[in-house]
Order: sequence, then C-alpha cells, then structure tokens
Amino acid sequence: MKTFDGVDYLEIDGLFSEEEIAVRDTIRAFVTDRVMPVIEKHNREGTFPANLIPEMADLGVYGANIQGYGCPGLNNVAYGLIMQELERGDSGLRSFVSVQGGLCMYPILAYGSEEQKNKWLPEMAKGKVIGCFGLTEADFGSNPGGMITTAKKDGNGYVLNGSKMWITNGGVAHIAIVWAKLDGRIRGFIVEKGTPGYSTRDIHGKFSLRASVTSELSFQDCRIPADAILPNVDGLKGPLGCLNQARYGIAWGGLGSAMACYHEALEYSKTRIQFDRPIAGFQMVQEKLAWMIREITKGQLLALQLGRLKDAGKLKPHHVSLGKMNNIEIALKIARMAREVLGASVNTDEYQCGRHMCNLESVYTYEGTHDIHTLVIGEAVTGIPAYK
Ligand code: TGC
Ligand code: FAD
Repeated sequence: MKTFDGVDYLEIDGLFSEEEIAVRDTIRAFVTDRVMPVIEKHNREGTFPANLIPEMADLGVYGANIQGYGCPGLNNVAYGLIMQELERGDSGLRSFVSVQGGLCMYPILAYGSEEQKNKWLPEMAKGKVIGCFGLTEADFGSNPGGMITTAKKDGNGYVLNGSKMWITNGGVAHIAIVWAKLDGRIRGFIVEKGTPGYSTRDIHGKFSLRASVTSELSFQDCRIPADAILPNVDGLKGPLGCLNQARYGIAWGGLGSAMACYHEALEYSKTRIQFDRPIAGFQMVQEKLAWMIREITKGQLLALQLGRLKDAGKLKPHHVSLGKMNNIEIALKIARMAREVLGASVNTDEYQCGRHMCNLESVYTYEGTHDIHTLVIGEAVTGIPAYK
C-alpha cells in the first residue's frame, strides 16, 4: 500500500510533541498497512473488519485518553490524532473506537461505581468487551430528552421497556449503555448481551457507514440487576456529557477523511490529462485544491486548540460543537469537491472519496446534527436557547 504523508501546509507538526507525533505515525502506519487493503471490500459487502479489533487493542486505541484501568492515559491531542488517522481509513472504524471509548468507557469511568470500573474498563481496553451506546429512539433523535424507554424499580433490580434506534456496534456489543427514564428522570444502565428481553436487529441497506454495524436495540420486560445502574449521574446531562467526548474525537476524525480526499484529488489531478495537459493546471481545479488545503489547515488549528483546552480542563460543550460542526462541514465539502475533480472515475470504489463522502453525510447528522450544533453555538453567544 502507498504510504500516507498527511497534510501539513502550515508547519502545524511543529506544534505537536514528539509523543503526539509518534502516536499519530503509529496509527497512520496501521491504517496504511492493515485498513486500506481491506476497507473497500468491507464497505462493498457492508461488514465491519472485526479481525482488527484485537490489533487496535494492542495499539491502545480504546479509551486511549483514560488514566488507569489498563488504559494508556494519553493526552487529548494524541487521542485526537488517533481519531484523525483512523478516519483517514474509514469513518466506520473511527465510529467503532469513538463509541467504545467516548460513549461506553467514559460513562463507566465518569458515572460508574468502583466495582463497575474494575469489572468493565480493563476488558474494554483490551477489546474483549465491546460496548454500544443507546440514546436515540425512533421518535427522539435531536430531542433525546423526550425518550420513552422506561426503567421501573422491581424488587432487587430494574425492568427496562422500550427501544433504541441507529445504534453503532449494537449487534456486536457485549454490553449496552442504555439511557432510560426511571420515575421520569433519565438514568444510565449497563445491559449485558444475552439478558432475557434484550434483543438487537442490524440495519441493512445503508448508503453510508457501510463498514460499521448499526442496529436497533429492543427491551421487553428486560430485567437487570440493581448494580446495572450507573449510580453517579441523573438527567440528560449524563448522556450529553458522553457526547462531548465523542464529538471532540469527531472534530479530529473529520480532518482524516478530508485529508484522504484532498490527497486523492491532488494526485489524480496531476496525472489526469484533458486538453493535452494535467487538469491540475486549470485554474478551476486549483481553486478547489486551494479551498481544500485552506479549510484543512484552519480545521487542524481548531482541533488542536480544542485539544489543548481539553487537556487544560477548559473545554466547554459549545467549543466542542464548533469543532464538530466546522470540521465535518468542511470534510463533507472537500469530499464532494474531490468527487468533482475525479470526474467519472469516482463512480467506482477504486477511489475512496465517494466512500468518504457517503460516510460524512451520516457523520454530519449523528452526534448532534449540524443544525443542532449551530443552535448550541447560537445559545452560547446570545444566551437564548432556540431548540424549542
Ligand atoms: P438542555 O435543557 O439544554 O440540557 C439538559 C441538561 O443537560 C446539560 N447539558 C449538557 N451537559 C453536558 N454536556 C453537554 N453538551 C450538555 N448540553 C446540555 C444542561 O446543562 C442541563 O443540565 P441540568 O443539570 O440543568 O439538568 O437540554 P435540551 O433538551 O434543551 O436539549 C439540548 C440539545 C438539543 C443541545 C441536546 O438535546 C442535544 O445535544 N441533542 C442532540 C442529540 C445527539 O447528539 N444525539 C447523539 C446520539 S449518540 C450518537 O449519535 C452516536 S454516533 C456514534 C458514532 O458512530 O461515532
Ligand atoms: P431528527 O432529530 O428527526 O432531525 C431531522 C432534521 O430536523 C435534522 O436536519 C435536524 O437538524 C432538524 N431539527 C431537529 N430539531 C431541530 C430544531 N430544534 N431546530 C432546527 N432543526 C431541527 N444514536 C445513538 O444513540 N447511538 C449511536 O451509536 C448512534 N449511531 C448512529 C449511527 C448512524 C450511522 C446514524 C445515521 C445515526 C446514529 N445515531 C446514534 C443517531 C443519531 O444521533 C441521530 O440520527 C441524530 O441525533 C439525529 O436524530 P434524527 O435522525 O432522529 O433526526
């Protein structure tokens, strides 16, 4: 496989530490050697490359920014660079890792009991236990606070009823972090696969994130033990607190897709001859390439500042919204522009920008749609929430 040199128009590499660069380059090589040779096949067949799960565990990507419990304890910039490199391969791979770390290990770490942390986190870091995160319901996507899945106290435990929709890793997960209303308040529960009354159904026929498992979760009189509840949080701030972690990673991940598409368009334009010259020599193609490199560079600075703020404990949810919103918007536009540069060639999966473009259409929507993040920023600057 061809090596990937990344994109560094403005000597931004000089702003990273040696350790951050080393982590990035390790994951970059893994994606080049292990992901790129197989990803188009998985995308075509609609399968997740499950054989890579233990290899990624060996690289320490699950809960990479968590301290203790068998996790590497990297800083948040190194963690972000891991997300960038994985999404250079495919958004589905980054999704898998974001859900495992940001949406499943994080709530156990932040809201769980010491017993729950010791039981689950080391096994999840090793990739032996896979998680999924059930917040969205068929009728409650942008408005998760309206959820109708319930938990009822019943003797020494709880009974869950309801369903969750569009859940990444659902069908392959050993545990689900499920958000449900207990006496009208949102609470988190760890539900183990195989619990009677808990079932999953994979969603097929997807246009995007085809190399990722997306499922519906159903709970029918599903009885779970008393120690399944996450004891240290209640209310919508519980799941939204997890989303801050995953959205932060997505801000970096989008750059990976954008870089892959920029690279492909640049290389193609230098070798594609029309009117007896490389199309890279035409002003309108150069305008596209210049726009791509401009926006990638701004996106890199944005992601890096988010990471430095996060490491300093100063990152606010509305900062994360800016990163997720901006970097996925530019990545999607870059993928569409790359598609234009490739002409008809983009119609086959010999080239990757069509796959990235389709993936990014979903990334634009999940973890808070582009418009919801616009409203989060609107609220931050005006003080007036405009969601309802
Ligand atoms: P609102 O009244 O504003 O807030 C309720 C409580 O939550 C607190 N809060 C937050 N806490 C932590 N982090 C945040 N980002 C927070 N945003 C709000 C807030 O302070 C309040 O706390 P308290 O103590 O007063 O109770 O809530 P709202 O109902 O008006 O909704 C606000 C809105 C629309 C921004 C929120 O609902 C939202 O973000 N909606 C989007 C839903 C979403 O992002 N879903 C994602 C599902 S998971 C997913 O897509 C995974 S894809 C994974 C992959 O494959 O990579
Ligand atoms: P809706 O909320 O119905 O929104 C439809 C449109 O209306 C959007 O354009 C939206 O911006 C707009 N809109 C809604 N409310 C407002 C408003 N107040 N103001 C202005 N515009 C508004 N969820 C999970 O819980 N776990 C997962 O692992 C997960 N993985 C996913 C994987 C994939 C591949 C996909 C596609 C989705 C996944 N989701 C997951 C669900 C995802 O988070 C939701 O799709 C997303 O939050 C949007 O909800 P919705 O699809 O119901 O759209």
